[in-house]
Amino acid sequence: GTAQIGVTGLAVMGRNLARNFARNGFTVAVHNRTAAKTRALVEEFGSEGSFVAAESPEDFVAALERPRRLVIMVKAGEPTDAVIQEFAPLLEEGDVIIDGGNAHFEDTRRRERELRERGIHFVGVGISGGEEGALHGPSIMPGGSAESYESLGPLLERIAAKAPDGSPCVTHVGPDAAGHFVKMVHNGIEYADMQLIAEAYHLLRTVAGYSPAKIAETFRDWNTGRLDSYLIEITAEVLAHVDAATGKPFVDVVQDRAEQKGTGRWTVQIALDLGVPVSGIAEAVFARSLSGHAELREAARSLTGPAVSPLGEKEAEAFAAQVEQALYASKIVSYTQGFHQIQAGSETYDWNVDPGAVAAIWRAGCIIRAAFLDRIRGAYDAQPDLPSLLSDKRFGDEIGAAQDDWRAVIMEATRQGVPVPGFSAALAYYDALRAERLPAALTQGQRDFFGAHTYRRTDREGSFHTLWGGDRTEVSTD
Ligand code: NBP
Repeated sequence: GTAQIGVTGLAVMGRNLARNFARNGFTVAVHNRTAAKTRALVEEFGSEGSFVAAESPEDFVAALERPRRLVIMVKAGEPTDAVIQEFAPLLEEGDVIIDGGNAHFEDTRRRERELRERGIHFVGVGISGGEEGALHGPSIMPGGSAESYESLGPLLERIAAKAPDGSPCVTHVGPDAAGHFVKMVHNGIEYADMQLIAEAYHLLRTVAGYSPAKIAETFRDWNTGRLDSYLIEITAEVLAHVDAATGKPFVDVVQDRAEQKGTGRWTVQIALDLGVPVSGIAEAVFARSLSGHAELREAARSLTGPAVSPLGEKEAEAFAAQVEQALYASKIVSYTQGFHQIQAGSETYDWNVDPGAVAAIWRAGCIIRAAFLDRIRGAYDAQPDLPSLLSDKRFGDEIGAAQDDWRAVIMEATRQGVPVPGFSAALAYYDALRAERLPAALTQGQRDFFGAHTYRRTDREGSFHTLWGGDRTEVSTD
């Protein structure tokens, strides 16, 4: 075979990824279960580069140079397993199967283990950036063996997005499922970012009394500063859009029930298993879920609360500036929580993930791309064993400077009855982490009272139990 890479699964993602490889000078073997899609791709885009159309799995495998590099871009879950079962018997030792779908990282761990026993490298790759990213340059998060990255890395570096400093947004994240895990957390952070932006919008709309067009302007302005990011940019676009049918702001004609495909939920489920407090991401998932409960919301509509009274023009302007502070501070907390989860996953599964390298490959191509990520990279580069992003001096100083406004925004929202679960959860995390004493001591007392779960003392080593049902003497339980 002469093709340096093959792509099987030619729906939007696979097709665009194949074209991206071809446009970068690689010979690409293409295959799809339904062969009509393969022919359509070559007919439509064949002039963009060098494609080898394969109708059967055997032809596809034969078209690839050795060691073979074969990208699977099919629906995650059972279809991915079916395709692996179909191709694995046709491969030889040293060949590389790349799964570019949105696999759950536990599936990737299992597949990697099974294929490793057969001498085949299995590389789970997180790919972010949607259709456009796949074609023009995604952010790429490959796991798998270091050896497989030697063969794969140079190709991925060519097709990946380029950060502002020119470096490709791809790195070997770590072995087995490290790439899919990091992609999962990326999506969790994306949920949190979107929720925080939504809360900022909601406050500007209600408390500041701004129109969607005016809020679009505000976001455009914020996008020139430290919040500079893809999500802020598209938020301004969405808010400025006017519905053609009604002439109303687009945002006012869309049903206010958010949907989700599940990667945010995975992040929270895994965080619970790992014992990582990702409260901002969890609130974002819950906020989408709550918005979808139409019947609960309808039944609650008669409950009382303050009527929102918009601020005057001058106050509104000052309030908008405070909301920017609250949004930025909460965003720092979301990323702090997300990177904590990456570090926890890395320790649990022994992946040795470099958080600075992860921040670096999120700088372009993916949905959460932002100027901010370059600063996270800088923080981890300066101190790779940073216990938390909040312990970075610059982020700590910034959040310290933002906190008065952050608190004021949450107080105003609470006073006026506007829900801000993301902002509040972020502030609670910040205040809890920096507290000298937490009420967890009381929790331990209660646990010892009803379940003899024991507790530790501040002044002596060992674990203890108080005889709550008896004379309340303390006994050592070591
Ligand atoms: P889909 O997720 O819609 O999958 C369609 C593809 O899967 C078609 O090529 C289809 O072949 C193939 N397929 C199925 Br379904 N079952 C199969 C089976 N049993 N055997 C062989 N092929 C099978 O495509 P997509 O939207 O391009 O996404 C591909 C992957 O990329 C997914 O895992 C997705 O989660 C992930 N992803 C998507 C995005 C995005 O923005 N869409 C972004 C990042 C990652 P057929 O043509 O014969 O039916």
